[in-house]
Amino acid sequence: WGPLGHSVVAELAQRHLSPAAEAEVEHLLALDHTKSLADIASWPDEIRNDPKQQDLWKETRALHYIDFRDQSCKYVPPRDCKNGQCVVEAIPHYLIILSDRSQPDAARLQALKFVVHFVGDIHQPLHGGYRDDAGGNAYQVQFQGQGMNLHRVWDSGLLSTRGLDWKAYAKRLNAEGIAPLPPPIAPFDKPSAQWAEESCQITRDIYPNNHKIDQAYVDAELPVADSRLREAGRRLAEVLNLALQND
Ligand code: DCM
Ligand code: DCM
Ligand code: DCM
Ligand code: ZN
Ligand code: ZN
Repeated sequence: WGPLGHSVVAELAQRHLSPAAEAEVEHLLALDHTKSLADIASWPDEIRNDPKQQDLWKETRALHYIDFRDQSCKYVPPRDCKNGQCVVEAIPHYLIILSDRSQPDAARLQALKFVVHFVGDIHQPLHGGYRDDAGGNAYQVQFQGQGMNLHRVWDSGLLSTRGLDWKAYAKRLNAEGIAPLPPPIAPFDKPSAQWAEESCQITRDIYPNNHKIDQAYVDAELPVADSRLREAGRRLAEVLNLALQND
């Protein structure tokens, strides 16, 4: 997702934190002089894209997504995630640091930023693609009279058609109530594996006819994107509540 999607996911989650998790989040965010998860949700993209910082953070680039092998969308580690360098493994990795109160607060805050961001990204269907097109980055489309790629349509183009800022967008989705979750696919020892497999399965059906994103496409797919934002927000709250319980 772009900044809008990430902030929406973070805001939905923040509204559903337990008292213990809320207090710990507030404590960690105070280091950055903010109170809002939405504020820090895009930080992993900012450091990745900032010419002055990106070299330092180049190892994090692969952590934003996973490429599946084929349309079966079955996660097979380590085949599909070499050395743990993908979003499925990055989420539990940073959750462990976040939950470890012997770690310095600065490290736990950084882990919080990665968890918030990656739980969002793993729900963006094309961050779990299986086609040989870099998650839709190499699939060109026409959108609103312009050339674009399908990845950007899903990161930001679709969501921006609502013309809402992140606060209004989150409020709108929150008004629909708690997000229903898709049924379990299979027993997983990592919930993030299921979230990525769901994304992969969604990508089977989102390639437009004739490379054209028209109004019918937006009408059909924007609700899919909204569902993924709501699921991400609900699940982010759940994992934060678990990681930040009182001992
Ligand atoms: N900052 C910001 N928006 C936030 C949080 C922080 O613009 N929500 C700015 C304020 C600080 C700068 O980031 O000047 C650096 O923050 P830090 O002290 O955490 O490095
Ligand atoms: N920052 C932020 N929101 C932004 C841009 C920056 O909160 N949209 C803050 C977060 C960090 C600081 O800027 O406090 C830069 O990161 P770092 O703490 O690594 O210097
Ligand atoms: N991306 C993805 N799947 C890939 C490659 C990239 O989901 N196989 C994502 C990561 C970024 C965006 O696409 O959000 C652009 O990637 P990059 O800047 O690395 O080209
Ligand atoms: Zn993306
Ligand atoms: Zn990202």
